[in-house]
Order: sequence, then C-alpha cells, then structure tokens
Amino acid sequence: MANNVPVPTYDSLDRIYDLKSLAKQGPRYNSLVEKFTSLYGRKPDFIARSPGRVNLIGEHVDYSGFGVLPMAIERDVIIAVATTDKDSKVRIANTNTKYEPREFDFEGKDTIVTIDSTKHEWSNYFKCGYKGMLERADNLDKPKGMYLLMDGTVPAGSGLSSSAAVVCTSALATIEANKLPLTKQELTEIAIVAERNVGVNSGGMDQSASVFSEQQYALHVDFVPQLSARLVRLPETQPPMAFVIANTLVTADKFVSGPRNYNLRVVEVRMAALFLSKALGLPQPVDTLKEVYDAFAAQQNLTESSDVVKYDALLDRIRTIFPQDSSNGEGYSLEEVSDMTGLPVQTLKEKYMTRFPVETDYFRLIQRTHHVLTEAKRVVEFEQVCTKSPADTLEQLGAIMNASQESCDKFFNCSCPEINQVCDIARKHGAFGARLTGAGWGGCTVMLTSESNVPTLIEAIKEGYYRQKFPDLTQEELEDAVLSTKPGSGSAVFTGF
Ligand code: NG1
Repeated sequence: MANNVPVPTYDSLDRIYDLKSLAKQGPRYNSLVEKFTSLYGRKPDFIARSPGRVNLIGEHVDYSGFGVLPMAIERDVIIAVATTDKDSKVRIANTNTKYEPREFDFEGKDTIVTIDSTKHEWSNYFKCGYKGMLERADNLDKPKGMYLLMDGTVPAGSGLSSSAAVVCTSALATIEANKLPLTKQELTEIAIVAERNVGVNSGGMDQSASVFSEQQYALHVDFVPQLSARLVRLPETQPPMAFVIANTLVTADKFVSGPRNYNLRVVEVRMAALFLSKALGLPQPVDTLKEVYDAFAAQQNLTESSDVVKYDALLDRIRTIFPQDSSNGEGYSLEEVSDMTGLPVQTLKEKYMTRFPVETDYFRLIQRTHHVLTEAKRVVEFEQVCTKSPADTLEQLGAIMNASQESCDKFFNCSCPEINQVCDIARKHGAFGARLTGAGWGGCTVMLTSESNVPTLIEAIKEGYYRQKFPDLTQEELEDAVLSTKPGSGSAVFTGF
C-alpha cells in the first residue's frame, strides 16, 4: 500500500461513507456548511475529516512489538475551514455548544502556540495538530488565519480514539489551509508526536488507523522495525458482516489503576522476555517478546517458515520452560524473578518499577506470555481467514475473537464482569464473536455479526445491559454507548458542497 501519497480530496461523500450512511451524512455536512456560513459570514473553503477506530484483534501485544489489526469506524471528526491572509489568527467553534468557541494567535515560528496540558480544554487537541504541522513547515513564515467549525461523532473517552480523530483532522486542516505538501505517512507521524503535547504517550495504532484506513478494509499496523501499515481486505460474506461496538461505561482510570493493571502488564511481559532469552539460550538478553520470537526463529532455522509455524514452535518450546512458582500458581515473587533472570532484586526494581510504579505481590509471567504469543498468532490467523474467505468466514473470525476474549480474561486478566456480561449477551443474540477492545478493565467491546442482525443485537444489549445497569441514560447517551459500524475510510479532504 502506498503510504507516501497525499491525503485524498473528494467531492462526493460516497467516497468517504458507506452508501447506507449517505442519508445521514449528507444533511450533517449541509448543516455544518450552513452553520459555518451563519457564524463567520462566508462559506468554508473545504472540510477536513478523520475517523475514530476500533481494534479488531491484537490486544496488549503492541508494547511487546507485535502487530495489531484495527479498522476505522464511521464515527468521525469533521472540521469546516476557511482561510484568510489578513492575519494568522485561529478562530475555532464547535457544533456541540458544550465546547465554547476559542481564538488564539500564531505565536511565531519557535513557539507556534502555547498548549497548557494541565487544563482539560477541548481546543488543546486542535492546537496539537496545528502546532505539530507548523513545526514541520520550515518555509512558512506566516501561516494563514483560519475560521473553523468542528463537528464530532466519536464519543469522547470511550476507547474509540476520539482524541486521535481530532488531532489528525486538525493537522490535516492546517496542512490543507497552508497548502503544505505532506503525505499520509507524514501526517500520521506528526499526529502521533503531536498528541503527546496533551500528555498522552500514544503508540501510533490510533493515528495510523485514522489516516490510512479505507472502506471495506482493516489495517495491519506493525511497530517494529518502524511504524508501518498495510490494508487487509475484509471479505464480502454471506450474510454481509457488520460490527457493533458497545461501551460498558465502566471506566478504568489508567492513572489510578495503572500500577496494578496496564503498567504492571508492561513490566510482566518485559520480565518474561528477559527470562526467556536466558532460558532459551538466545544470543543476547532482550526486552520484548517479539525479539524473543525473532531470535528463537533464527536459532531454530525457522526464519523462512510461516508465522503460524514460528508461533507454534515457540509456544511448544516454552510449555515446560518456566519454573514452578512457590505460590501455588499465583505467580512469581520478585525474588523468584530475580533468580530466573539473574538480575538482583534492586536492579529489577530500578529497571522495571521506578519510572512507572507497579503494585503487586506476584508476577504472572507464564500467563502473560501465553496471552501475548497466542494473541499475536490470532492476528495472523484473523488476517489469513480474511484473505482466504472460506464459506464459514464469519464463524471462523468470530471464534478467533472469542478466543481472544477468553485469553484476555483468563490469562491477561484485563477483562471485567461487565465486559464478560456484554459479550455473553452478544453471543446469545447473534454475534459470531465478541471481545473487549482497547486496554480492557472496562471500556468498549466489539462484536462481529451480520448486517441484518444489528438491530436485534443492539436491542438485546440495551435491554440486557444498559437498562438494568444504567437505567437513567438519555437517548443520546444510549446511542453513543452502543453503535454499529462498518470498516470506514481514513482521513480525507471534502470539497463537494
Ligand atoms: P486504549 O485503551 O484503546 O487506549 C491501550 C493502549 C494501546 C494498547 C491497548 C491494549 C494507550 C494510549 N493505548 O489502548 O496502545 O496497548 O491498550 O491492546 O496506552
């Protein structure tokens, strides 16, 4: 796939959305243009657009260096833009009146614009994209002034990457307004770095999915040796497939639960990689399970073999390699990890537990390794089913998603009762597969079903989950909590109004 191409400009919405969505999207775009015109007294020059995303398979494998398979969703952020040469001021408003209009000035080539990341302020996300872009624009002394009106349909804070959608759209609006010659790859790289300005250390999956996706395709994103993305066509099935996303509305605050959840998992898989490199007699100690996987394949002369063969060989080899723990299967104490890796306890603490604190009595290296390797293998298998498209494609893809959920729950312990409940309801109401998506411990689930079953499935989740657990949700909150989507297209500029 060509990553070094400019972001496309379309003059027809059917290049961006599924035909069935046009009846909704057409009026939405018209209304944006009308509101823009009445707000600023002129028509926009163009509309920039980037979508949110959902990860289909490949959970908690990215920080071990393995690839993931997200897709863009239809929900997106669109920004209508007009430019002026009279000044370099940016005026930004939002169709959602909860977000008040803001104005800021270009502060010169060094600062570009000040972003106060201690404040939870919606316009910061626009500033991120704007600043990221202009930092790269060496030949531009004075950027255009901009009039902007934003409309977003990706629910905020739901695990669907609303922030990446805003940052990518903002960066794209800035590129287009100033006629900067940038490719999709550059836009993605800038958006990744730019989002760190609001204090989020993002890995790159979200921005890649937002920029590179295409209708009908998922996206295989690799992180090593460098960030790269490749389109994976989702097969045309009979019945046609659809995805439903349901937010459990249980929020896991990463900062509060990090030491016991996310950050601890990062430490456990790194400890496992170090132990395995020693136990397998690999040429040097390594930090990630992907490095273990690559070095083991080389050691066993499997470099030319298929990925599935390599995963199976490694999984088979490590089945008996971990020592017995002294906690009856709870996991290893720090002292035991010290014996296994040959690093003194103090060194382990400094290496793994200082920058991001972790809280635990036991390190569950066997279970975490099993999850990561089987999940990375499931990414490969999911892609293979998509490519081969057998008669029972939906059943096979669903089974892979269910196996992922089970592994997340049993081996990675990143599910929770609410996620399990939503997945159970889904499977009983026509989902071929259902799993958590994103970090877990709450957040969103994704389900694979047939297009015709979408209303039944959504109603079953509303009835069996939301009306029981969150009876006071407004209609709008409910529509944001559970939604259907198809693999949507990535960033684009629209001029057909
Ligand atoms: P979410 O919960 O979607 O932000 C997080 C990580 C991903 C990945 C998944 C688990 C951040 C910003 N994102 O995703 O990189 O590790 O968990 O697969 O930390």
